[in-house]
Amino acid sequence: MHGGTNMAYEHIIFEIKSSLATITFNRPKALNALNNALIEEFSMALDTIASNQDIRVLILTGAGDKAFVAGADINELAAFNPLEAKLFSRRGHRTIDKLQTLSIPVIAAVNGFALGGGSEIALACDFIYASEDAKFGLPEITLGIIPGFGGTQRLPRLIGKNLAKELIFTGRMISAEEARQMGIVNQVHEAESLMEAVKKTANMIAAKGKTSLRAAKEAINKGMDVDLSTGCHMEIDAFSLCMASSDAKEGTHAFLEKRKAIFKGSLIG
Ligand code: CO8
Repeated sequence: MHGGTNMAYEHIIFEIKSSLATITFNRPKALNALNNALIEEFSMALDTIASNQDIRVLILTGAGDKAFVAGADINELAAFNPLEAKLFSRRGHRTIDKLQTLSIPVIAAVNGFALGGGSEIALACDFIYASEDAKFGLPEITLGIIPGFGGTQRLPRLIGKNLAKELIFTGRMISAEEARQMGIVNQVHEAESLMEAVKKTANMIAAKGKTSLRAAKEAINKGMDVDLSTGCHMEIDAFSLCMASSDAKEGTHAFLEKRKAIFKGSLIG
């Protein structure tokens, strides 16, 4: 554990252990609902992670055994005028953009309800593992509003337009298994072994080169927003840049020398 990571936080728990960082949304009495203060702290923690060269993978999860995040805090939401709603939604988008564009891989460990803004945070992660009892949904329509943290954009890009419309128009919750079948969730685990499975994958990733992970993540994310030919050109550029990194030297030399590669984890040199 690096010193100081938990000092300023009330609504999240922010831990760094060896090269893995974990942010736990921590308002279990309100099923970890996102209020302004929590979003502010989440955003600060993401800034710290972005400027820390030692962290290789970020894991997001929820405190308690009931929820990942049950959405935006409806107590705050109910009192918003349109301008306040715009500022709240914009702050949420900025924070979720920050999450999606982190150079390191991010895994969501969804250990219960991931509703509304909670689903939207998970959708901005690189992939999701869920516990058997996890539930996903965008129930905003039931509140007379629509998803405001990217759900109308990221969900159709992930599972297709018509399935996304059905979920957004009905607001219905789906099980972890249904979410896996739709391609929202990569793996489903028993609640007790979820974190172990997430950490196993996180550690496999953490042993890889930071430059090449960053290049792969950027090529995939940016490539998804453009046509195939432009995406392939982006890959060519990213691939050639990788060859200038110490990761590429280490990885290829280790293979030829019949030893395991040890990547320094530096983006530079
Ligand atoms: N906000 C505030 N409090 C919440 C929330 C929430 N989203 N979810 C749960 N809680 C609270 C409950 O009020 C309850 O508090 P208390 O014990 O004081 O009564 C406590 O958490 C436990 O919840 P329940 O007793 O309801 O637990 P159940 O197991 O009976 O039900 C559910 C669990 C099904 C998850 C239920 O709590 C629920 O439906 N929650 C609301 C889910 C929801 O609608 N989320 C979407 C919110 S809107 C949103 O996320 C939009 C994001 C973009 C916003 C941008 C716009 C500006």
